[in-house]
Amino acid sequence: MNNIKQKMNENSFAKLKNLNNDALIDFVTKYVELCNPDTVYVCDDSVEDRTYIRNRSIELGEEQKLATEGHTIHFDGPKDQARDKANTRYLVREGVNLGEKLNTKNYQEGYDEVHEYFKNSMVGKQVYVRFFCLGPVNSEFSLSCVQITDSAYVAHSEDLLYRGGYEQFKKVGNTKKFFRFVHTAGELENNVSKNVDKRRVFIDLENDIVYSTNTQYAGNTVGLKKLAMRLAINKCKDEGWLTEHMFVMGVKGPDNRKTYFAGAFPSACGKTSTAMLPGETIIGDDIAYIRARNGKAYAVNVENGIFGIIRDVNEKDDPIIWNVLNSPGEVIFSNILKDENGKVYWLGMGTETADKGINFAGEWEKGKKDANGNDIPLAHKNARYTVELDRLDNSDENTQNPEGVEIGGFIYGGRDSDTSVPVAESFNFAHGVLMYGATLESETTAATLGAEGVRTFNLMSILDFLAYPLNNYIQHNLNFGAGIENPPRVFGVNYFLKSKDGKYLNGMLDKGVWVKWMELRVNDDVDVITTPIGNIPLYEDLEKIFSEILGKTYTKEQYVEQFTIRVPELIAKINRIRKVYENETGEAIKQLFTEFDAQEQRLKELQSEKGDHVSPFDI
Ligand code: SPV
Ligand code: MN
Repeated sequence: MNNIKQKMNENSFAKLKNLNNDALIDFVTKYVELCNPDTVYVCDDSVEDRTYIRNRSIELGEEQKLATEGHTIHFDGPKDQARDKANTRYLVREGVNLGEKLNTKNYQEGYDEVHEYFKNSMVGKQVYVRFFCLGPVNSEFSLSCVQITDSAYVAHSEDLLYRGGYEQFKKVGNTKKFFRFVHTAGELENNVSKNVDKRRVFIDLENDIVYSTNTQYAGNTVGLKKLAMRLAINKCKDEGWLTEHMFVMGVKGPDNRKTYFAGAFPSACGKTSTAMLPGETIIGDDIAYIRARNGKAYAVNVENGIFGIIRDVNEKDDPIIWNVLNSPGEVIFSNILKDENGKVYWLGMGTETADKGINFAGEWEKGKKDANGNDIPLAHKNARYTVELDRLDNSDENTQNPEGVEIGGFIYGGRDSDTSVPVAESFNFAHGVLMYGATLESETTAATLGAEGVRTFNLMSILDFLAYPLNNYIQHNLNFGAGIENPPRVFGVNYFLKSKDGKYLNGMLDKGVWVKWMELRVNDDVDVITTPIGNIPLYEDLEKIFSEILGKTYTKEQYVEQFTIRVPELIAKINRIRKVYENETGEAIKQLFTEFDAQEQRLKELQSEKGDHVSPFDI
């Protein structure tokens, strides 16, 4: 410890020492020695340290102040705009097989590679040592984490997104049980990671450490977010609880009733906007821990803030977040356009935008082209905002409840233009997990690098983060449901159904109708039509909800177009997913194939009686 003492002031040194944690000191010492920053700043949970970090980020130019008080903007540069799936890998020992769907790398090779990148990576910089708690503090859900980063922007984002964990570290004392994250943005050019070809996110499950190098994009760097999620997925499998890529929200029912839902959607498929629906309450928009208690499922939000996609956020469809983004108070915008007056603009904001300014690609003006001759948009499609949850008018009263909230329903949703109905309920927990969760597909979006619009398998929307073979993960979910008396009801939703001429069949706020219907179903207040794929709403119930909450007339024609059972498309989907799992083994996979066969059989029977596309009125 003495070696690193000289790089800190007395206060920082005392903060570290007072935690009395040998494993922590070893970890910090190792990476300070290797990365070799000029100075080390250790933060506790105080307002002073929060302010210090925010000011550092602005001083260094990692963030720039905007016209509105409390607002700043950060840029990641043109080549560092999304999670890097190809370079995110689990480090595994020889002989360990996580299955073909997970990205792995030989432990020693990966370890050596990132440690080479870490060596002297922080010369000339200050490094920040931070403590956080995943889940509410003082709870059976709480997990302690330490983050070492040389990016003040990353450290600042974490203040908005997570609960302070310094006091918790103090309480738990000399333990080795905590998650560790070490990050360097690497060499910077205009405050952007220069060597993105050396961007690596390597996960060491043996030691609960994630290494991240040569990147700034939060999905690759903010340890507590997707990096910790991978460690938690691995941890919970042996402890009987769930880590899911799910929002948690409250939906209001009749007579002041509130029913909580947890919903999994791949990136950019309406997850955040569902969680923020006007009139309902939000607990979290991205990651949930779920535990069984008293025969029921209870969930907490792992996070304390939102790193949300800003594209298409507009006053009409997203009034709650719009209000936060347009009022004084702490907001970090990333990768949108800033004009000379410190005003910001993004794609789909629904108001006039500036013709020039600075954006993720540097100086920008309308018509500017990239190296391939393509127009550079005014903001990146995966541009984001970072805010604390309690800035939202509708944050739920139980957000910090250490017990979590009782979950009435799980929701699985993807981006699907031609196959699935807007909402359906499974026949039982296992049917839902298998046929809505384990078969989830989505058309790709800008949230990950690569082509957009390609139909991609993404079970439970968690594939990118899965830390062990998928058959075991499915089994773990099935076991969880089977182990509790009242498991959540399971629903499948699809907001992206299109007509033949390519127009969306539903408006952005229609999801508000589907959640109300699900709330009524969880409480057995409405009836259903039983179809081969699950139970779907009655027209009368939807007509009533559309009128009550949106003031809209929902016609029978709309209902028929949206809830038609499309037999050939549904069978084609089963066949696609059969291929995905054909090389997987185990009990859960057997059960999955049994469900495929049964569902196909039901669909074929319907087809032989009623044809390819069957109106819900004919079932
Ligand atoms: C997602 O892509 O699922 C996100 C944003 O929630 S990221 O932090 O990049 O994972
Ligand atoms: Mn996510």
